[in-house]
Amino acid sequence: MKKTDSQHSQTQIGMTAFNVTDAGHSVEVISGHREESLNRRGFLNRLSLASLTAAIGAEIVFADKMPTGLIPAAFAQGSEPLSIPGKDGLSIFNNRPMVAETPAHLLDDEVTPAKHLFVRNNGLSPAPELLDPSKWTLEIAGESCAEPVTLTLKELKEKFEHHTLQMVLECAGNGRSEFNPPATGNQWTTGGVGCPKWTGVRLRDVLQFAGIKSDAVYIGYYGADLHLSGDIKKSSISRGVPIKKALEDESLLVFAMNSEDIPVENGAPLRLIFGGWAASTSGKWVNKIVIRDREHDGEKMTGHSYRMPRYPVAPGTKVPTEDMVIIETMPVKSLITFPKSGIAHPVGETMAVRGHAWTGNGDVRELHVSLDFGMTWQKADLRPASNRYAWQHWSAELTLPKKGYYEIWARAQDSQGRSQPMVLPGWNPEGYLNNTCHRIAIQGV
Ligand SMILES: Nc1nc2c(c(=O)[nH]1)N[C@H]1C(S)=C(S)[C@@H](COP(=O)(O)O)O[C@H]1N2
Ligand SMILES: [Mo]
Repeated sequence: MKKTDSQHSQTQIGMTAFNVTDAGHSVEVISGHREESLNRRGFLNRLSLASLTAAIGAEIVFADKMPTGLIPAAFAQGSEPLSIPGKDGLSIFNNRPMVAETPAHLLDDEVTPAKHLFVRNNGLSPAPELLDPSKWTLEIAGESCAEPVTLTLKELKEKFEHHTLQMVLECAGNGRSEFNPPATGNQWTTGGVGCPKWTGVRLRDVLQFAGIKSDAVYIGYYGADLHLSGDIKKSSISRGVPIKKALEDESLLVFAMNSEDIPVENGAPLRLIFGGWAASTSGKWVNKIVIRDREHDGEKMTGHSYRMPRYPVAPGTKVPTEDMVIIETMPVKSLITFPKSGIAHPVGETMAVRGHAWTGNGDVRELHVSLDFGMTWQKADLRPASNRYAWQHWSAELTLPKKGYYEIWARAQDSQGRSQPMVLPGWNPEGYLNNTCHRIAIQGV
């Protein structure tokens, strides 16, 4: 690279291009304008300023004085300017609130490691000093709670039996980026899902300890995260489940993930996990649970949030709020986690292909793969789940007949007879529940 003047040559040291994903579009923040703008000492254009501001999480006060191409010192330490402590290889949509998904090939482990579990925050995660497990308490209250009680985390661990279960956590918006017309919100591709092993106590045991009145119909959670506005009286999200789901064997209040502390961004030191249901019900940093005598009406339980139209609608339809119903279980779905999309493979040589399949209701019965855009399908080996609500591993062997471009498609069918669609499932205003077949690209060489 040629030096243009001595002052700016300094800013080139360690200069690396990086992408901030903004509403699904990858924005080249630095590299694109480098040469040109250094020559004419250009200023930040509005797009890169917005992305930089989002990435830093604060207004850049003297933005109008900032040379294009200058990497903010806040990012100077590494080549990965946007990162989440403890996470590795995730694509970051946003950092206020923090939202990041996992590329499919990084979900290859049978049990998702902490570093590869996605993050979906609606507000600002609590400061780590507020997450001291020795000071954590959980309050159980609400109209339908017979004897409201506050338990310390220690009491919770001592009083109730521990259970460890591997369970899928999937954001209802996973796959949203494919809908057209597009829905607003995080433009998830396929990575808003993971399946770690969770350890905790049954929510049922805790609710029964506090007494469930006969008129109880729902539970709601509150977490310690802050609303984006910083207003401490507001919740960023406060959702819940019907009492029947809350009392299921697998509905857990967990304090460990993969036998370690839960990562801060995933809800340490205490969170809920409701197997098979939209992950928005699985409250993080939980410090209060209410037993309600009506459907819980906390933040993001009402309006269009986490709801689908009661009936199929044409793309782009404005659906009245009273026709939107709460999402409960997640649909049947699968991922191809090996090989990585885009690789080249020698013609005529066996190619190992594998991934996971899951469903919110029952289990996955069959998994088929196709190499010819769905014309013919080959049955994969499919293993049973380690427990209800865990994903199931599948594997197959394919051979590329000749040189050229291929796609591998995977399609799961569950015990209810439901299959993944090969085209997009029903369009809906908020872009939820896209369970279309996963496709990856392969080059035969
Ligand atoms: N307190 C709290 N709980 C929360 C959220 C949140 O923002 N705050 N996000 C919900 C949503 S929408 C999802 S998809 C999951 C994400 O869990 P993860 O960040 O551990 O992957 O947490 C849910 N629980
Ligand atoms: Mo979500």
